[in-house]
Amino acid sequence: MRVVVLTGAGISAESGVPTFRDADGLWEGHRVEDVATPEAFDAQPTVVQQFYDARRAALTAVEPNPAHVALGRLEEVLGDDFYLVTQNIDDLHERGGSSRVHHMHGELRSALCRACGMRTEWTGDLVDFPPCPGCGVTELRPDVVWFGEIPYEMDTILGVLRRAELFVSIGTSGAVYPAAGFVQYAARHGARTLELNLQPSEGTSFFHESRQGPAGLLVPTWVD
Ligand code: BV8
Repeated sequence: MRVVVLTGAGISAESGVPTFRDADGLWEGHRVEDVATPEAFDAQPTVVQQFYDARRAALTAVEPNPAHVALGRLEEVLGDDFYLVTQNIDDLHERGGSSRVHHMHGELRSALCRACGMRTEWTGDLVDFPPCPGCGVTELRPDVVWFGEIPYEMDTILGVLRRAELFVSIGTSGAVYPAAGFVQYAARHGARTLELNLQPSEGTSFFHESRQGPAGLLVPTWVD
């Protein structure tokens, strides 16, 4: 059975990582326009950098939860028939045992050189933009896909969705595209679709089945 899983901030919520749109959401603390757009980074790089530095620093205080661990087990069982794509930029899937994680919106733990495009590990709180190890230019930015930028690996993701037999969406509000459109795309190509979320998402009507509850409970039950 070819299974594609899409995750969002809700899968990390029980680990203590704030989601974007729930009551204490990240966006609450910052207007989206203030931090998650290339224009914001051009206008106020230090504010944007501090927003990501704070989230990166917070990673050391959180642990993967049973939902991350269950998906790590599922990858072990299904091997190449399993494809995990996440909108999250945290590293909890990897720390929960997943070895092939496709971060369509980038990762907190890496930086991108705006001059040469080289990706490098982000070491420590670097508000002062160290020079790129590749070209020496001081043009590093968070390796994160902002609004208006094209998500990573889109061609691969669409190809995998066309071949999926089961598409499962876990812990996402279905508020942001193109990720929010994956369910309809997968269903159009014959996949069965399942939503596991604390509450019905904006796209819940597009799923064949939708189960409500915390991911830490729903995902291990579904996997096992
Ligand atoms: C693009 C990285 C072109 C940064 C993020 C009008 C219509 C349609 C689209 C658009 C439009 N106007 C503009 C657009 C495009 C725009 C968009 O969709 N805007 C929205 C606001 C309408 N999209 C883009 O710009 C994207 N790029 O379109 O390029 C293109 C595309 C394809 C091919 C060619 C060209 C780029 C968007 C990426 C933005 N970057 N993140 C960072 O992290 O700081 S977005 C960010 O929010 C996330 O990555 C995620 O994608 C998105 C949604 O967040 P969620 O993960 O769903 O989290 P949220 O808080 O919203 O929801 C949490 C859910 O979990 C809730 O449902 C809750 O109930 C549930 N939950 C909570 N606790 C639990 C739980 N579930 C289970 N268990 C729990 N314990």
